[in-house]
Amino acid sequence: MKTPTLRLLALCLCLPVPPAAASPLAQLAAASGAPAAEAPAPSAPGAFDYLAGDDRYWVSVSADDKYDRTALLDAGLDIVEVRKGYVSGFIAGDALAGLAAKGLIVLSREPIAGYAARRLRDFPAGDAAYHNYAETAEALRRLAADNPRETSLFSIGKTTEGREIWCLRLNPAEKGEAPSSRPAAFFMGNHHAREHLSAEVALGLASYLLAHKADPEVRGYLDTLDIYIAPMTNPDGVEYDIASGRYRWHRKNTRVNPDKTIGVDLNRNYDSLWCKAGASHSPGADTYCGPYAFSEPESRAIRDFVLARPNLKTLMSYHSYSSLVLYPWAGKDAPVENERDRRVFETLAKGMASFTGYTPERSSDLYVAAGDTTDWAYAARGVFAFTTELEGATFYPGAAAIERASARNIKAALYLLGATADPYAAAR
Ligand code: 0X9
Ligand code: ZN
Repeated sequence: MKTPTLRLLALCLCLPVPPAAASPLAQLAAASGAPAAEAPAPSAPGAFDYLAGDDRYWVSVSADDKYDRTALLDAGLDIVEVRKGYVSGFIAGDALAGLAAKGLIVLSREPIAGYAARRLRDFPAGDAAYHNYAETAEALRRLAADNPRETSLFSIGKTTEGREIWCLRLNPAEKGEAPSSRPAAFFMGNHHAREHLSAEVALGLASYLLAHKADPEVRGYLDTLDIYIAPMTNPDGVEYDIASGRYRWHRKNTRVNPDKTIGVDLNRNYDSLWCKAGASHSPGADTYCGPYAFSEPESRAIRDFVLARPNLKTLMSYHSYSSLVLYPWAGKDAPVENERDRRVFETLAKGMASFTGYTPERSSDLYVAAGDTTDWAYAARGVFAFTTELEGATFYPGAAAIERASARNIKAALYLLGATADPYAAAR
């Protein structure tokens, strides 16, 4: 693997510097094209004190390519935005101190409280359209109660804190956990707590399918497929993110680690090249892979669900944000070896992207990160598993984002359902 070089630093220092008033960090950022910190939005004094004990920083760090990006993940950076020549994301204070020692160039840094003051547009009170855990469970219960012929609702397991991970099944012929020989599709949201839009899209898909159950296309899927939708796979993390009434930018679940930091990154905890790349062994890191593969009840529940259903053909894990449709491999810098499978992945990703306007891409071309849902589901069971990074420029895009993102992603989901009976048709 290529290691990051100091080439960019030389480049930055050769470029014209902005006016003398700018701080050295802002100068470096401007020279590289990276954003200098914006002026804080007016907010009540102390409004973000609740983040004062959170030692994470929002940073922009030079990164030319996916190798640099993977090295940064390894160093504990939780990459949120990828731009030309640099990335931005969250990093714990101690890991930040280590970046310079590794020759990595930090273009800008800002304590998370300052970042929140600048970026937060909507407090949870203004985001009432989003569903918390109880509301999600209630919405699923209502869908099941209103559509008893087509649905059943069950839990695929309990979380770290004992919440149920609810899953709605759409299949008029088989109910509950009864096995099926029908081709199955599995849609999930909210592996990452702060990615609330991902649960809304999955829930929106469930509502849409049932509201349109008489439409010939949807009816055809209901009568031939076995469809599962688990909108909130990390409910503990979701509740923790919103518990104070103000967002915490929490990504992980809520396991209390031995060093008292909170959470394991569920999308680094699957047993597929576990923690080999793009993940951190440091419990405080946002990309902490956990003490061992499948150490977490949430990822184990999904593992057991998938392993118990050999009829599963397709899987979609919704995340946010970046407007991408991603497919394996994520954990190694290589295309899927089987040519026919690779063609299926590429064709289906392209097909879905044509409905969303997102970019189809091999996950490891974004950055190499091992232990995610899709690599494991494909490696373990040959499931054509995708990650959709929903649109937007923030984890908290406000209520208006829900309808927009759902509308286009429901179209893509219908396309995926259309391919579920025979995914290999996409390779012919
Ligand atoms: O890093 C992740 O887990 C996903 N991105 S997110 O911003 N939602 O956290 C991307 C998973 C896809 N895997 C790779 N790009 N390797
Ligand atoms: Zn995510």
